[in-house]
Amino acid sequence: MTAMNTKPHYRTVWISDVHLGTRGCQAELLVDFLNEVTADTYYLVGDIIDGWRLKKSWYWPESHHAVITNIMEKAKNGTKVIFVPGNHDEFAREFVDMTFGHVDVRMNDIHTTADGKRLLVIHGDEFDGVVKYARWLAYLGDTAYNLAIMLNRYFNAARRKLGYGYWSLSAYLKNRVKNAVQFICNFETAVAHAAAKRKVDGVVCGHIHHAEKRMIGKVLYCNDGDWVESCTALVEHKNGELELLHWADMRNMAMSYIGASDTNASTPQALGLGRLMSLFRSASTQTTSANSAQKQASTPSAHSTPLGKTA
Ligand SMILES: [Mn+2]
Repeated sequence: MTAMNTKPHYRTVWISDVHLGTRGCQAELLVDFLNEVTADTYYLVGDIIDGWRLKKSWYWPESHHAVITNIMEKAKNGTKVIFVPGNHDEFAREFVDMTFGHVDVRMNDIHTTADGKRLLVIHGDEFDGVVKYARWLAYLGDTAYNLAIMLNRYFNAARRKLGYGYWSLSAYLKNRVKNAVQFICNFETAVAHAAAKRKVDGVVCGHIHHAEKRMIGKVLYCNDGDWVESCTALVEHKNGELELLHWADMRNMAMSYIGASDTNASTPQALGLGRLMSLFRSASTQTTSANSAQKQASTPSAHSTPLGKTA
């Protein structure tokens, strides 16, 4: 098949916050992404399966199952797949350093890019407590900061034993929407700070459902976003260059292009996949340059993406 050759291939792909088992999960778009994008290494950066939600009520449609089988298939066929569990799939943290059907489970990982950057890969939920009390911790310094990370862990372990759900940062913020920008900023700063202490060049995380790629101090902060609202992935090109892909936008752009230019085939079903993909690629190049232009002047306040409901 010639279409196979036109599929984009990356050195590394990072996705997180898929929340399989919830109605908000954009599983169909993700299956589409997994079908179209191949890589040497796939990182699953936590909250892939929403164990908390599934425990309450079982919701597991075909498309959610397809995400799992697709990833397992990749792993079986030689793609390196590394799963770093998050707070919603923390049941998998018991299996850290084990391998399941060719998928490696790690608490966190260090990834080295083709150009030698060392990136810490973490989900990011351990910073919830830090973010909540960020203003105080700024005064109290490092010991208090480490204590907050530790307390957050015990706090949630205790909640679990008592039968409560994970204390959700975004639920906490629901009534404090005007603080969302401040929260994102606090989270990003806390993660970058921790990465700097680990003496890495950058960090890749998820958790807050807010895709980002920018320098914070000397640390390259990357957040791969989510598959509930924004449908984003972080990818590493062959030369080590990192890029955020906005899959839903790439899809929409290709669709509207098709709608405007082709009267015979205005539905995606009527089009060959190869042609659709070449449209994606030209659309994605435009998105990327538009994004990087916007990023030049951007601070967290420039973004309007709302926080995910299930971070
Ligand atoms: Mn999370």
